[in-house]
This record gives sequence, structure tokens and C-alpha cells, in this order.
Amino acid sequence: MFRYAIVRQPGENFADGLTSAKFGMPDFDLALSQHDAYCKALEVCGLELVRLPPNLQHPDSTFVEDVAVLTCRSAILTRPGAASRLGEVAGLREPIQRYFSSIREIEPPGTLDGGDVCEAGSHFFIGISHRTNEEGARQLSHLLADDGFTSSTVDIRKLRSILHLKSGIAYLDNNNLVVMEELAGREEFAGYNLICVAAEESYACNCVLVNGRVLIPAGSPNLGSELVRRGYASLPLEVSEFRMMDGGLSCLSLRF
Ligand code: CIR
Repeated sequence: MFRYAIVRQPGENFADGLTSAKFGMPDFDLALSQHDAYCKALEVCGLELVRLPPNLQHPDSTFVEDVAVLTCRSAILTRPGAASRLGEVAGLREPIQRYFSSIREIEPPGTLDGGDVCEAGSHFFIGISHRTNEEGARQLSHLLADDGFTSSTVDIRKLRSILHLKSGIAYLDNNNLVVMEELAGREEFAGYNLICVAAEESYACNCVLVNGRVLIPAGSPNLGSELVRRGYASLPLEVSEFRMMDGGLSCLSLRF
């Protein structure tokens, strides 16, 4: 069970962040109201929110998940792979220090985005992407091993359709893994119960199980009914404005 989530409201220059998506410019007011609804949904799931103010120096800083890896045992500050996001790390240190007695960090030349880190029970999948390099993955793997966790890497560099590993997979519980079609055949995921998401809904692979409810992007009826069929309560949320900036549900919070 999670108790807390760190969130950061988008700043008014949110649309200046990085994006490869071709869905147009986000509407700031709509982004604010979607963010607000997201925060309320986390509260409905029983989480106490640690709300950080907008950080106008860093338009992508609402995507807090990329800047830290928080587990039940420790906190690790990442070293984001996009130069424009490196400065986001400093702003997460103090809020994380309030809850974790020690913080470790990914060091240069390693790069790592939290969006590439998928916790699956006591195992972690680490995506090697255009943001997370092999050195960053190696460092994280060692830090996790110190805490008794296992990990393995998944190379997604050839997959053009996703930015991070968690754009294409989400671990729920009981060995259930939501996975996009293009990743469903990977041997790394053999042994899991795969909930395969067809291409037209693949954005919904970035869903999050929070204390018994699965937050999914609105407009994903097939995944929604498949989750219900498997006994999950799904909670659809509008995140269209974040999708325009290559973001999804998981990246808007750090849950612990
Ligand atoms: C970026 O390109 O870094 C941001 N515009 C989006 C980051 C989304 N983060 C995530 O999926 N974990």
C-alpha cells in the first residue's frame, strides 16, 4: 500500500517542455484542471499528497516520476537523460529527505529517467532508452541489489513509439503485467500474466495501480473492461494535455 504521493503542479510554461507527440499544443488551464482531478483521484485512493509548487525553470518538472526512484526501502535520485531536465533533481531532494533517512544518487556518466523503471514486486525492469543509458541502469541495479531487489534490463531503443519503458508496460500485482503489443513477445516478460493492449489503446499501458484501483487514461474502454474482468477497479482520468507533452499517468506522481 502507498501512503504518500509527491506531485508538482504544471507551470504556465508547461508547453515549452520536450515533446515528440504530434497532438498539438496543450491548453494550460485544461492541464491544470486535469492535474487537479489526478490529485483528487490519488486522494480518493487514500494517499496524502506532498504538493510542490510549479517550477518555471523546468517546464517538464510536473513529470516528477522521472527524477527519483522511491521504493519501500530507499530513495534514489536519478540523473535525467535530457539535459534540460537535469536541474529538476535539486528540487526533489528536500521533499524526499523529509520521508527517507538516506538518499542515494545516479552519478555521471550514468543517465536514468524514472519512467524507465518498472517495479514488479521485488524485481525491477529497467528500460534502456534514449534517456536511460547502460551505465545508469548498471548503477541503479547495484543500488537496488544493496536493498535486496533483483533487476533486469529491457532495451527499448528501437521502439520509436515509446519514450520510456513504462510508456509500454505497467506492473499491477499478482504477476499481472499490462503490456503493449510490440513488447508482448519479449522473453523478459515470459512468466508473467500478460494483459496485452492493442495498438489503438497503447497509450493506456501507462496505467498505475494505487491501493486497489487502477488509474487508466480516459478513452481506453478495452483495457478498462479487461481490468474489470480480472477483478480490478479501474478509475479513468483525462490526461490529454499531458499526453501532448509525451507524459502519462504514472509520470505525474511519485508514490511511496
Ligand atoms: C519529457 O520528454 O521528458 C517530458 N516531456 C515527458 C516525460 C514523461 N515522463 C514519463 O513518461 N515518465
